[in-house]
Amino acid sequence: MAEYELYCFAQSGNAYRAALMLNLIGADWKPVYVDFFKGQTRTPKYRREINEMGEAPVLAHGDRKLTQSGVILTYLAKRSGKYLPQGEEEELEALRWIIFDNQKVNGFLGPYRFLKNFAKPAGDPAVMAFLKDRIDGSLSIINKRLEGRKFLLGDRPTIADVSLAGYLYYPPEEFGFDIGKDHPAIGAWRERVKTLPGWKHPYELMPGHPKAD
Ligand SMILES: N[C@@H](CCC(=O)N[C@@H](CS)C(=O)NCC(=O)O)C(=O)O
Repeated sequence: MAEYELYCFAQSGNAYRAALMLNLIGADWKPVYVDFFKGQTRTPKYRREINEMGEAPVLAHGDRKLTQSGVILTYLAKRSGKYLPQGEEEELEALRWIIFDNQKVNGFLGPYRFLKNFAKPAGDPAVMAFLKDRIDGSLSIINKRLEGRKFLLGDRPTIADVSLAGYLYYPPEEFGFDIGKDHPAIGAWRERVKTLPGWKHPYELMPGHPKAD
């Protein structure tokens, strides 16, 4: 049995953060498929036995079940010593970017992509326009941050970068815009993260792609 089990599915950028981290630290892990599109996360059983918040990802480790990708990243960084922010200053800085990412970067990209590709009916144009405006604003902030910096905190990649990876590697067709072209410093950062040993695309790391109808 693998040391870690990750409840996840291929289309989830939130789960990708945890899957990517497990691979980057060379952990012994295996994915457990969550049938999100059939409503598994909304069942009483899932909420009772897996995650009361009704979300993926969930990391199972021994008797523990950890949820919220930011918590999972922190746990894995502390245990492995890899991608770990060093000292209080960096810890707080990493947390600051992880929260910004969860709320305003991937926190908007995820629902936008869901409404464009998977929701039936697809997202209302007014909602899509609202989200796209927020996405442009948040990505511009990240792009500015990465101009003249290799990674979010500086020269070394940390869990803040792993968090940011969330939805950023899914194909441009799934968004209808090209994040790397529109935000060149993010495009360059994305290529740097891709060279880290253990990096893999979300569709390679997690089960459920291509999505069944
Ligand atoms: N902030 C959470 C977000 C997790 C999240 O929203 N996951 C989605 C899948 S991508 C989910 O499970 N949603 C449950 C639902 O909509 O029922 C994290 O980073 O772990």
